[in-house]
Amino acid sequence: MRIVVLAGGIGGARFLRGLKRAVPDADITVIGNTGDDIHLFGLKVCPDLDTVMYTLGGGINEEQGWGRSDETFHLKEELAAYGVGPEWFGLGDRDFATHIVRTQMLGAGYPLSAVTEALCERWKPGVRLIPMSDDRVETHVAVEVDGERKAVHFQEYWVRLRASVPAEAIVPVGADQAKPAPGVLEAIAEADVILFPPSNPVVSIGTILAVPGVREAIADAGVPVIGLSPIVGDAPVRGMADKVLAAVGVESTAAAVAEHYGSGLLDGWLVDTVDAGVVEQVEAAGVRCRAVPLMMTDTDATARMAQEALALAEEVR
Ligand code: GDP
Ligand code: FO1
Ligand code: CA
Repeated sequence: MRIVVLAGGIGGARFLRGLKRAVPDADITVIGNTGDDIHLFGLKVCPDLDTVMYTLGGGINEEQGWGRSDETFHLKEELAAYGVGPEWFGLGDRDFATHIVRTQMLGAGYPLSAVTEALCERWKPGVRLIPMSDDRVETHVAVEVDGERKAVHFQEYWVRLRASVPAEAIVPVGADQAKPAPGVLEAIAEADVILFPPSNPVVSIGTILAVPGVREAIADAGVPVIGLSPIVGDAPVRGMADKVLAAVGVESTAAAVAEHYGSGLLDGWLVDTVDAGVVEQVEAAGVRCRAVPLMMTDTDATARMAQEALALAEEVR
């Protein structure tokens, strides 16, 4: 079975770990979000690609969900001693090596998709991980700070400001000119099923869908498209997705996120059992819906979520 998954960072990566356990023989292609990418200290950092790569490759900091296990921060401290920041972004020593190799390869002329493939030769994530695009796309957030309206990089909004200032707009800068990376449209066209894991609907999956051609390819693939809600009991399970949903005028409910994706794109939607009350509403909007446990407490629980998603795919096929 060929499965395509559109993934952000932690939510996407943890779901993929469950999916791999549920269907060990499946051929899984992950289309990764690169809108969170940021240039720091002259290096290209791709947080969501790295989160998927480290999580599936056994190198993730499990408690944190991002960054390397067994990490130290000597380089960051030395840079800070020179007054060189930003201090609000925690790049560790082990993680730095990934960004150095990536930046060196990009400088030598390799596209990000080839660089990601090379990095994955070390981590062996057991999936094919492709960035959504080789072109630079950077999510910016229009915020108002002290009465002044300005645009900040997504990481500054998320990590430094902790989404504590109202976001007026979320803009995937460069997306309109970006081309899907080699293999993205082909994987979608050849997929047997397409999954939206419980990733951020706006700044993870929304950004991937903003790359021209991706949304259309998914709609045209003619195979089940099944999503899992990152919103449980009217709140994100983790993080501040409610803030970016509000910025695009979407309520933080499992039903509103399904409606945001739309019945033109989504065939099936899994909500958590605590949200069983919205199943009828989602189905009335033309999306097949089931309520099942959606907490990724461990890999077995996550594997059961993946099984439910694949079962729903068979139901709508
Ligand atoms: P990020 O790039 O690290 O923010 O990760 P993603 O975009 O892939 O996923 C973030 C989303 O994962 C958040 O909105 C969370 O609500 C969601 N999430 C995290 N853990 C769980 C879980 O156990 N169950 C569900 N349903 N969603 C989760
Ligand atoms: N998230 C944080 O909340 N604080 C950090 O200092 C931080 C550093 C960081 C470094 C490398 C990396 O791959 C990810 C990192 N993240 C950090 C996570 C990440 O930037 C965000 O959680 C997601 O992109 C949000 O969608
Ligand atoms: Ca992210």
